[in-house]
Amino acid sequence: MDEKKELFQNLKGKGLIIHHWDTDGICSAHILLHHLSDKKIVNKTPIIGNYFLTEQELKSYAKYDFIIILDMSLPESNIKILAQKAQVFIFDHHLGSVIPYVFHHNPVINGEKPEKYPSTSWIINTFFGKAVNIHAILGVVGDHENNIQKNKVFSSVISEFCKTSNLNFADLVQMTYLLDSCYKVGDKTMVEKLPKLLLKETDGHSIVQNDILKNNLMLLEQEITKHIIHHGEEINGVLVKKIDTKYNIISTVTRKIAWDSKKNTLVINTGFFADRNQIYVRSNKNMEPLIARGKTLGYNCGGKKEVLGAIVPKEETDSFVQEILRFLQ
Ligand SMILES: [Mn+2]
Repeated sequence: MDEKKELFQNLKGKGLIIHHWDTDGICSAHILLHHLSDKKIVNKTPIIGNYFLTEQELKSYAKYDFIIILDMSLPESNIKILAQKAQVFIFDHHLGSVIPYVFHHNPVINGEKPEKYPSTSWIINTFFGKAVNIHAILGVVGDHENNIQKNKVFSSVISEFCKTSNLNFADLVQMTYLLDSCYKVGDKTMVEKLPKLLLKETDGHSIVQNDILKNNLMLLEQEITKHIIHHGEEINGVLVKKIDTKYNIISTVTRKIAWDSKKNTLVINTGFFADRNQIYVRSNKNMEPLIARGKTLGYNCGGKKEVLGAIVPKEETDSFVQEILRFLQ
């Protein structure tokens, strides 16, 4: 491990961090920037909503000597291109496969239990041998919210941290909402500013007191409220709601309507991407076959047992929605 750590001290030239746009990605980037503060490193997030790099991004990243990817499982075809020009490092905890020709530190795909590595912020903090700190913790809380309370080890790590730092769990959750507000309003520039902004603090005050973040939360709340007043049209027992918003709030809107109505709910957002629609479903039926079907159709599609999220070309939206409605019958 020490040999691996040394690898980072010896990095030369221009560096780039590519990180996820959520709290975990932002905090992971911050921890690394802090650790490698003597190096020339810029940080970027992909176009929000894209779990891949565009041709243009790949081209502009060819000028870097080393690239560190945090909390994102980018397609191997992207990594291959980046690795032609730069030394590539990945720290992550998402499922995927090992990419053998780059430095790939992901305990989860190496067979470790995901519960032991709940966030990239935690993985990277541990890797560099740092003491528990607010940014390592916020990544964990951001990725799991209240569910982390069910994780015996981490619920006690977090409550210990809260005791010593004079914060409570709700304060931490609120900080993750503030950090996550940037991607939800689609502010990529602010996402990229945050890792450096966090360098000025150790207790979360620069998050809680930030007016841009506070304003984001207000805007999001207003927009969500607007879209859940009407639950949508009921088709074969499923609530189908169409929204047109530039904000990334589809998962919250779906959850609120589904929990409120206690019905299977399907939401389509036509306003987030210019060329594609977001589809989100919450149901009491196991959605895994439908997630697999979405992937077969070539969509960016994921979820869990009761949840499906998909990004679908505009012209294929109707047919996929019909397929979902048939499946839910
Ligand atoms: Mn994460």
